[in-house]
Amino acid sequence: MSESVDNSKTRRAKQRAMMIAVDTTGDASLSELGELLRTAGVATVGEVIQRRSEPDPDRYFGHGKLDEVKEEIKRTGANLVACDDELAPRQERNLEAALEVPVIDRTAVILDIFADHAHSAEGKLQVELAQLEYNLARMRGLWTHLERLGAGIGTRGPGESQIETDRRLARDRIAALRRRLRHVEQNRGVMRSRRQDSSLPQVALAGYTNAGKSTLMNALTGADVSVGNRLFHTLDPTTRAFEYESRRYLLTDTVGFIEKLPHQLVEAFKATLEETVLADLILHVVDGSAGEERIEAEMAAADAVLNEIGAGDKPRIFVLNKIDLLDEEERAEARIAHPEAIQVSAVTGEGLETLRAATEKAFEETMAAVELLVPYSEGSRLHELHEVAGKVDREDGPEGVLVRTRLPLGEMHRFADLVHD
Ligand SMILES: Nc1nc2c(ncn2[C@@H]2O[C@H](COP(=O)(O)OP(=O)(O)OP(=O)(O)O)[C@@H](O)[C@H]2O)c(=O)[nH]1
Ligand SMILES: [Mg+2]
Repeated sequence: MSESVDNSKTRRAKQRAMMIAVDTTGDASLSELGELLRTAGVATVGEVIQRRSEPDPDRYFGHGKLDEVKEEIKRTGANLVACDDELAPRQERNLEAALEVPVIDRTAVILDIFADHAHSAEGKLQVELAQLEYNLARMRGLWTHLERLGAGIGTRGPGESQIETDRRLARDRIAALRRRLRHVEQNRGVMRSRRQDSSLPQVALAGYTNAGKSTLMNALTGADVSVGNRLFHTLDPTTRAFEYESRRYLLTDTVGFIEKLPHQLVEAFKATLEETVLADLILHVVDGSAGEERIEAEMAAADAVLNEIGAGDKPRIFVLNKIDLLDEEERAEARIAHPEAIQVSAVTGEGLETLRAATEKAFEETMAAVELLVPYSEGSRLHELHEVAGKVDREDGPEGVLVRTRLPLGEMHRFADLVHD
């Protein structure tokens, strides 16, 4: 990565970061942090990795390694150091004193991206809450969006003397934000229960950021959710319906996951992440063109978040997206490595029919065949049946309409009085 120093665009970038990481496993990679920085508008000019059993509790790196980082900063003209782990406030202070440039950690970078990408009122409240909690823990001043002030991420807020007042203000603000978020959540709860009343099957897209969830959402439902080649493009949930074999399904697209998603964000985005928890079925989307190593890492990252939010046991369909970027041989290899995966391309539409059929099949398993007799005097029940069952076979008889269909087991009780034997 240090070759990029000669790139004139990198030289011109306002912020040029030296990335640092402690490697405890022997296979650390800074590619994800690099992507995060790119999304935050920061160029990367090099990296220093130290192999040790754990980070130094005071300075993250050992003394000798810090000298090396200093050299690298001088050589490359870096004006910022970005650490791949969340730093304890003490580590951050000591690193800054030793290196004489601002030091930011992975969490600060992710928070900055979220702040930039939040559009809805709820998203903005959630991000502000996460930022305040992060800053309160490290005794910083109140958050200001530093990039927008032209100072860039990693620059300090108000001076230390302000901090006590700021901390009190921050706590008040956190309490106010929590109240407002609860209010927004209640509204969302109303919409959600309305959706649940409609008893349409609920499907949620989940997976690593940039896997193509929103593109897939658009391809399946004809929605026009914004798509972008950057991390955490989508923050707000969107729900749309799609139809297959005359049954309607509700599909929800929401915030993507990443390795070590900061807990402040998981906490603040609880309401958003709930959309995934409440679904009947999860479409776990992975970028199939990323290479086997990345695929495994991204699957593990998604698993970790799904477990953390309590959706670990949900039925799932594993979707390998972007297969238009693979040749025949690579597709065959992917089939061997992930036999359960459905290979699709949200861009070309390939495999989408198989995905719809697999979705139907997943719901079929939770349904049973019934024969109902709907008296002519209860015509409105037919409409209700259509809503719940989708496809129905009907035959007019002397006493009413004889209906053969499949019903979700959970909805059976609503039609118990009509069962024909
Ligand atoms: N070649 C190819 N590119 C795709 C495909 N699906 C998505 N992409 C591209 O991948 C990038 C990310 O797509 P998004 O749909 O925004 O990804 P996402 O999972 O919603 O990402 P976040 O909202 O950031 O979590 C965009 O540049 C898309 O054009 C696909 O099937 N094939
Ligand atoms: Mg998206």
